[in-house]
Amino acid sequence: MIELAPGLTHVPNYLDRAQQQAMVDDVRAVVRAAPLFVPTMPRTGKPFSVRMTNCGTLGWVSDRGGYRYQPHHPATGQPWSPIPSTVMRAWRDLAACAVEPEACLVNFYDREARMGLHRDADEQALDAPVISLSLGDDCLFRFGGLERNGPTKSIRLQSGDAVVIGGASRLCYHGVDRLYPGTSTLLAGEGRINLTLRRIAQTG
Ligand code: MD3
Ligand code: FE
Repeated sequence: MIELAPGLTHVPNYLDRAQQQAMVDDVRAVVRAAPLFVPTMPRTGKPFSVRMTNCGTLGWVSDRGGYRYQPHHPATGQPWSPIPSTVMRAWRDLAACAVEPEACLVNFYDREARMGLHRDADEQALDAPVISLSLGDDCLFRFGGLERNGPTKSIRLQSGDAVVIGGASRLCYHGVDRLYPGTSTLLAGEGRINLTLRRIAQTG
């Protein structure tokens, strides 16, 4: 475990190869039930380069109307499928949180995809951590502090790595600058899957 900043922990190789494979199989079933969609930016309608879907009782979506969590897929109108047990296990193991996550956002990066510097602030439960799991190709992940224009550091995330984002780092700026296509043989082709587990509703 590497403490990148207070509350921000990198767990390299958290999942072994067999666990990663099992999780990919579960993610494929999630994507069959809830196809990847292209979110668009609030106001401008500019498409994201990352494609997304969700599982859990709530899923994160973005369109011209804004960012929000909702109980159904934006295109099919179907409820999201449950978070697979392989993924829930990571929350129970890493989150140190008595309550369960409502949302698991599934991000799919192709070789061109990026995620600009942003904060995850659409959740009410800011006392709960966000758990991130990486599958497939390596990426260059960047994180900073609580201010957009502050200094940042970069680390390479690899398949099987977990990141726990909590405490003083819960509202840190972060993003994905680039993929390293072809660095993993986990997926059938190039690309990276990132799962983020989130608690949305405040309890107590
Ligand atoms: C650091 N995803 O979905 S996960 C996102 O790899 C998102 O797909 C990235 O940012 C990805 O919102 C990064 C790791 C992560 C997630 C949330 C954080 C790092 C974080 C919140 C605060 C600081
Ligand atoms: Fe984020």
